[in-house]
Amino acid sequence: MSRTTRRSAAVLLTAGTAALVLAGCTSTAQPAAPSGGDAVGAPITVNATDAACEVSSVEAPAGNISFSIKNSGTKVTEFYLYGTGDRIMGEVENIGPGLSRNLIVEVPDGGDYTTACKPGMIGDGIRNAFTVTGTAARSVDTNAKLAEATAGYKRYVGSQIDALVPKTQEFVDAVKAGKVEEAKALFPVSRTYWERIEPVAESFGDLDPKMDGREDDEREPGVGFTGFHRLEKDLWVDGLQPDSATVADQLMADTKDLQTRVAPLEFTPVQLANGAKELLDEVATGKIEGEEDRYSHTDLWDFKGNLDGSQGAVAALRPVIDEKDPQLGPTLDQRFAAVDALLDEYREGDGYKSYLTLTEDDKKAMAAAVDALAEPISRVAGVVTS
Ligand SMILES: [Cu+2]
Repeated sequence: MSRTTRRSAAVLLTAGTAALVLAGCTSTAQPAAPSGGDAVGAPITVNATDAACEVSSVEAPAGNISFSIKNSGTKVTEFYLYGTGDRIMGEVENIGPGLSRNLIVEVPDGGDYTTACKPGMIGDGIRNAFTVTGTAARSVDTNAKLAEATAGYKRYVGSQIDALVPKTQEFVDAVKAGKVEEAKALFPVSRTYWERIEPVAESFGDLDPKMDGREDDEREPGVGFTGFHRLEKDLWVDGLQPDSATVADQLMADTKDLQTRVAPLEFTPVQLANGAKELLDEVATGKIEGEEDRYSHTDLWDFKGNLDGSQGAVAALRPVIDEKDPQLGPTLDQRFAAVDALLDEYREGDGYKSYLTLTEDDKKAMAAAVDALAEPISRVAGVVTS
């Protein structure tokens, strides 16, 4: 789960992460895009303060819409473009005070949308209506390479979900049978598939908090702490509880619900590019800090899952990237390999060592490698829409 709804996010953004996020975020400059066609127009500026979310235009034509978000407030903020039912069309997380980030969102259909800034990264945010006019051909409809890219990513997501469902079932069955050691061994395995497709899962706003929420997340009154991390706490800290089996059943039901909802999804190239970047943000904020799996310390498994997922999205886009910016692909290969090589040092058995074995220097080295990868990844959205 992203840190999106988490009050503690800003607090946990310690010096190391802040530097990482800062370096990663300031380098998202898009290459100047030609006007017309599918290209991105001049960005709509968003001035995010602690009390306001000033969007320079409340309307844009359908197609690729570009936002340039500046955080002029004192709190870490986020920016969202929502469609009907708060479906996330595009988002930028973890924008530190004084920083700017760019976001390109592909919106093929005209209609009513909503912009939101979330100072402090909590609650519904400061919302404004946003209108998209006309309709644009989906970029995948107009370009065979882009169509193949999104079809390839759809196959990737499908294959991950098809593994997530039975692996989660094994985990849930072990919990319900009271087989604690077996359940502990299965926990990081099932999560790997979840973490690879996390941005897709997160796009369903209601499922992610139930399945991957943390104990200290903000919740609606009466909504409990459930999902993977609740069972993680039971297994590693509290021991199985009277309602552990109910929580396990709900996790399984939600996983199947996710599978059903993902099946008809069609992706856009921009979503792939943004998803690849979001997965690295996940690594920076959740895994390198040991925040995500705070009871089991299996964070490095999730780290690898996020990295795989990011690479999966980039790989699907690769023919398009190679056509438009021949230097970018090899740079991405090299930076992915560097992070992988670093992670390999912590391999143990079929998985990874405990997060607790990492020294501060280890974490710094990982943050630097992830940062070096985040920079070229942040250029992918601009390249595929150019
Ligand atoms: Cu997560």
